[in-house]
Amino acid sequence: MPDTTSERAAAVKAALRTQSIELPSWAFGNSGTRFKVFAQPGVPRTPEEKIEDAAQVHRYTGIAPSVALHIPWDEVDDYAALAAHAASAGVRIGTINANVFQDDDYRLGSVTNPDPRVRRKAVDHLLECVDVMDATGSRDLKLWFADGTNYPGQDDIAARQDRLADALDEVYARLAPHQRMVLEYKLFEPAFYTTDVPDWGTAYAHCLRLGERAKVVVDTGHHAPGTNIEFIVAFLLRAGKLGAFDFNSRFYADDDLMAGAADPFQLFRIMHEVVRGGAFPEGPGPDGSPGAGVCFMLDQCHNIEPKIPGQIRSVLNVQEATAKALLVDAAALAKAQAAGDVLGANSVLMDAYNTDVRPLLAELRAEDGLDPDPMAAYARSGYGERIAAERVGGAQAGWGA
Ligand code: PSV
Ligand code: MN
Ligand code: MN
Repeated sequence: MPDTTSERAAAVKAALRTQSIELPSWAFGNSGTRFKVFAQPGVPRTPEEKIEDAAQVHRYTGIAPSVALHIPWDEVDDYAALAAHAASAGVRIGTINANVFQDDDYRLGSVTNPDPRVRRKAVDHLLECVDVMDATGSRDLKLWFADGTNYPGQDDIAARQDRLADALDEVYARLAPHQRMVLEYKLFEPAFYTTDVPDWGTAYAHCLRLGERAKVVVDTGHHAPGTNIEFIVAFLLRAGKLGAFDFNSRFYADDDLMAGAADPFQLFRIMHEVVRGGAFPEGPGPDGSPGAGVCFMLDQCHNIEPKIPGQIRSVLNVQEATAKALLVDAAALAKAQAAGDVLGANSVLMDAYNTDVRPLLAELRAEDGLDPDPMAAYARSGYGERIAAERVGGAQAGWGA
């Protein structure tokens, strides 16, 4: 990193210009808890409208060029046409998220279900998702399984791992050479006694066995309280096995609140490891190997706040944390660490975190022809009022649909 302040700012801006945050289509639909879904005016009625709303986030932030789909929540007859629709809105379709958790057949699990018929049905859905990827040009298939058990003795824990491995093998074999499988773990819920992919270690072990194009997804809401997520990030990056993030905030469990809202310091610490580990800005590894190719995605829903501004705020929170991480004086940090200077090293990190990067980001946007204040620019645009007037009967995001 260059020495003078202005050179440093220019280098940070250059790196930030390469940033992209993927948005979840389901963030734009109505959502809630098991207690109540609060319908909002103007929410999308179709996958096409979700993509149009996502395009608004990209329009005002400049760094949200892709939208992840969840199948079948975003089921359409013609995925190539949906990709063309996305392109005409100024974005593209990103990760394809499979859904093997919303069918009566999956009461005892999907790919780990004791019944081979149900396992076949689940794997067939995953294979269909790869067909969708072929049509949309997507690189990543994201797998999250609600599978697990509620009671001791309910099923054979190790046998369920065998069934999981068989399913992953079959889907991995179907991927084209440019496609990847990213496996997401989650501590608990909806299963409460055992979960078949409960932690990064389980996901890592399966991905390691599968091969180069199987990587782990870190959903920031999927850990026990107090878990050091940045350690997991550093470990997976070092092992070449970090595939993607599902960013969101949590106070208790899988809250899916706006990224950077509950604990912006944690988001900074994660992004520091991402920068330190060479995953952003993306570049070849020290040995010339291809870059990590990490997909930085949001996985959130906006139950009580308006959805498009909620997504804009989240994208800006990730951008701010990234800017701060880029400001860490790596040379000074390494020097303090090598000298065993505990307080010095800590203060290098805190200096970056305590920097107000908002003026730098406003300057960056102005230089790139964007409004320096994306939240205000969207509010002024009238888009929210227009969709509220034009759209009647918005779709639910997916849960409980
Ligand atoms: C599960 O809690 C999860 O984080 C997975 O990524 C799902 O696909 C997503 O939420 C949407 O419900
Ligand atoms: Mn997730
Ligand atoms: Mn989740």
